[in-house]
Amino acid sequence: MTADAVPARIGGTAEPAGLSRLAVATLDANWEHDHTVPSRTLYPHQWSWDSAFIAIGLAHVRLGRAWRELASLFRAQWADGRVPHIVFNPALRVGAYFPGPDLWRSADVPGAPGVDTSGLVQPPVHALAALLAYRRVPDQSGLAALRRLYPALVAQQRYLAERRDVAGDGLVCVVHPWESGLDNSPAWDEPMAAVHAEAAVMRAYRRHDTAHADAAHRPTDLDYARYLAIVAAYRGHGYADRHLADDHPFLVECPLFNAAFGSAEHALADIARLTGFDPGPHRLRADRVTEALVRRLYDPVTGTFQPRDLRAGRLIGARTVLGLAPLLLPNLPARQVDALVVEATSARFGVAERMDRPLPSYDRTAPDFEPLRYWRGPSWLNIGWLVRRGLTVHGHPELAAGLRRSMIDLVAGAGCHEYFHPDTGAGLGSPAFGWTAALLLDLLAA
Ligand code: 2M8
Repeated sequence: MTADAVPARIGGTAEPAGLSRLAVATLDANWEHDHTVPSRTLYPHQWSWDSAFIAIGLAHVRLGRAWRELASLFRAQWADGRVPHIVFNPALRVGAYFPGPDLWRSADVPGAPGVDTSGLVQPPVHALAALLAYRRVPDQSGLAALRRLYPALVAQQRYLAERRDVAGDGLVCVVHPWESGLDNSPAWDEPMAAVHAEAAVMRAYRRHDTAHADAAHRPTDLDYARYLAIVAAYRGHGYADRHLADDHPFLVECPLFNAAFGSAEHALADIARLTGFDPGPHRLRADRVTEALVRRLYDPVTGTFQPRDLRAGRLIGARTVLGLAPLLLPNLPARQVDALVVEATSARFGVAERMDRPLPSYDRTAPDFEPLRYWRGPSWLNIGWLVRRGLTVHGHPELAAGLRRSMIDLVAGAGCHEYFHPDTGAGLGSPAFGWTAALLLDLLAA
């Protein structure tokens, strides 16, 4: 299939077999020798949390490929345990994505792998993905795959716990909006405003994203200039984390990232039990992360979790869907669970047994809600999938079912798009997107 082609559309029908065929065709078209690209045009390399979500879907239809997806990502793990957010495909031309290997220069850093990568990380949803892939077919070869991955997953967590707990409060700090996965979220406006950069810097570069997506839906040139300034600061120290507290321009504790971090310890406890390791330390760490999240990021005034800007020393006020992510943690106290259910079902996010509109990425009552711009309003399947999982974990099956139905309807109406208009459900971004296809398969099977 050609680049980003939309496989035979089944527009408007929610017929599960047709939807499933669409999803499998999308994943097959995006498969690239040992991994799945998020999009042939916009994101033609391997992305970290995309691969985890994609493995969850592949496990339903192409189990061997699910394990290869995770294995190829972890082959690019750095010696310090970090799992890079992009693994570059050396077969592609340098300009296939911006910023490419020439900007990251990972080859210059001792401990980086043989293949070119970025120096950033993304939310650690991989242990959960591995556990879910195993549960699809819990046999000896699944156990062997879990055994192979376990040390790498542990090293990934150790890197985050030991190198990224900049405040020493038990939470992981993201050092770039790209690490959050919700790159352009209004949650990052305050800390980004403090990053010194000029939009004019971008004249020296050729952005790749605006050649393949509507510039009005993407981050601005000033945003990109700041993204590059933060990368330059980190790269200038060889991506060494010991300098972060002194002078790094962007340091934020994100509720979604930390919810994924805690949930990974729960998944690792299950994996440890299955593979003959000790689950105890993982459960203990999961409890500590949950406790730290509640202590540091829960805002009793708004009744939701907010990111903490470590440079400014305060919680960030924007109410984004990031705040709902701690529902993923099974040991979240009832007070916070109840508050998040209120937040999720409020007019801001509209989760309901019968949802009339998809889950937005940002408070839809906010004056700066933007239904078309990347992560500033549109609906994404990976976020809905995480929130649905959290609602299920905490005993809200009717809300979880409403969210599931709304996500399936989105794909039935528009195809496997990267994201969707939060009012009309129209497809936006890449039309043949990996995690949308993969998570649809998981939702259809749920
Ligand atoms: C988007 O991020 C990349 C940078 O990493 C970009 O905008 O070029 C985000 O949606 C991120 O969450 C995602 O992993 C990536 C690939 O799908 O695209």
